Amino acid sequence: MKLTDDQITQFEEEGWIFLPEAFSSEEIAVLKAEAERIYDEDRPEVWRETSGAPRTAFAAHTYNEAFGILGRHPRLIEPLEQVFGEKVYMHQYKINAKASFTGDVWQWHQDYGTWARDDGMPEPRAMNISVFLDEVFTFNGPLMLIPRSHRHGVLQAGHDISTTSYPLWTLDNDTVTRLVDEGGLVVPTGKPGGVLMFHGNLVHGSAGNITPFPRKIVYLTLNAVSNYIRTPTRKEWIAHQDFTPIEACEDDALTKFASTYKHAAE
Ligand SMILES: O=C(O)CCC(=O)C(=O)O
Repeated sequence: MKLTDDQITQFEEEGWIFLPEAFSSEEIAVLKAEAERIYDEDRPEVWRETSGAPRTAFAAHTYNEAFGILGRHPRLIEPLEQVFGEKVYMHQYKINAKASFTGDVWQWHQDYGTWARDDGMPEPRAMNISVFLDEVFTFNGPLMLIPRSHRHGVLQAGHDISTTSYPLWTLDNDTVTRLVDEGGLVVPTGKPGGVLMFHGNLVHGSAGNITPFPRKIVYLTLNAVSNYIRTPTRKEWIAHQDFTPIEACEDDALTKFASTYKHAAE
């Protein structure tokens, strides 16, 4: 899938783009079912909120066939190859749960702030491209983005290791206030199957989910191969050290997998 010139311009100027209905309901159904199965597993890659509810499942592309296909999917790989002008590899892979009633906050941060400080990534030539598995409403803990904040480069941040179960380099309130005064806030919402990509320096966060509506989103963090991480400090399944360029699968690979999955369940 290639981005149009208008989409590239919006990405460069605003720091994000949303592509509604990029995946079909059949493709999403199998991913949703597999995500629930993974959250029920007792494995180190599944991190939980302090309540015990799942927060995220790391590296599912390495141990789950459906998420393995998604990790090579041309609708996600090609737009980033296009933006970076080279092949990409998987730096990180997460299925964030934001469970109904218990999903916790993600503090205001820039992704590249963490990749630079914790992983030794040289340049912001990596970014998250995400797939909505549930409908994302304005009220079930959607991502909030500060448009154009990516133009400020890497901002000063503090290492928050106590607010949630996930350590993050977070921004202070004055910085967020200043950036919101300049750029405002956007909240991309939409049906399952929507795809959101955003610049590694775009400031974003999300509030807790106290609604009955779960909000699962899969994030592929794809890094330009020449920008491989130099000084990793985190576990391999959090910040991968396999820098092999991803070869995209066929566009219908997930649909084919979904149909065998459906038959196996019958
Ligand atoms: O899933 C969310 O609400 C936020 C995730 C996020 O900000 C991140 O992975 O960097």
